[in-house]
Amino acid sequence: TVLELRGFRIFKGFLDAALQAEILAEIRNVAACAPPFSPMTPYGKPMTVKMTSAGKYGWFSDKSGYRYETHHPNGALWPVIPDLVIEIWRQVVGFERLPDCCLANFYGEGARMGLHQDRDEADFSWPVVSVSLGDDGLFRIGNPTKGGSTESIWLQSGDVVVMGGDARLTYHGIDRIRYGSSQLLPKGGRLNLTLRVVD
Ligand code: MD3
Ligand code: FE
Repeated sequence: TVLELRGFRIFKGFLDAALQAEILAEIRNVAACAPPFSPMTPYGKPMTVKMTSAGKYGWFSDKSGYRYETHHPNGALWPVIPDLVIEIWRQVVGFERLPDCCLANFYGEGARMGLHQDRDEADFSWPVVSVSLGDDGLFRIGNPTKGGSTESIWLQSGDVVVMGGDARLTYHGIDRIRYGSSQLLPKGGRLNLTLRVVD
């Protein structure tokens, strides 16, 4: 089933349990080559979410600000984006262009992500695709400008969200997770993948 919320297309239960497990295994390989880290925010506090990336570009933040980098902080190139993840993009966006960044966000108990816009990419006409795995996450959706009303929806393991068109610059965040709500990750927590066209 596809839900529509403020221009976001939410494909509930897009990935079955077997595919979720296969994608998780692919992301474990990514994390083995590119260990997850907690980026430092420009205001000097580390993020509660741990991150790593795959593809030509990876997302990075430090006191100088948010940006994309071609290398992991350990000096290595980011690993390639796993095939099954690319396949999701093909199914919900198409073949015209493929993403050049897969950002993997790991939410442990108590981790959250404040309301923000994603605007470090060159061309906002390409959507961002999000894949949720593991514990439920409370996703909050605001407006294209700061402030105003918000709506929230629980994202569950296997859900896929497409943020395109007018929704591309909408403020959004993750308020909290339901730690232990899913058995997919052996230690619990939530894993979210976002697929982006960066340049
Ligand atoms: C709407 N991640 O990585 S995914 C992010 O669940 C991010 O980890 C959240 O926000 C997470 O930037 C939410 C949904 C999402 C991702 C990117 C977007 C929504 C978006 C970009 C533009 C608009
Ligand atoms: Fe975001």
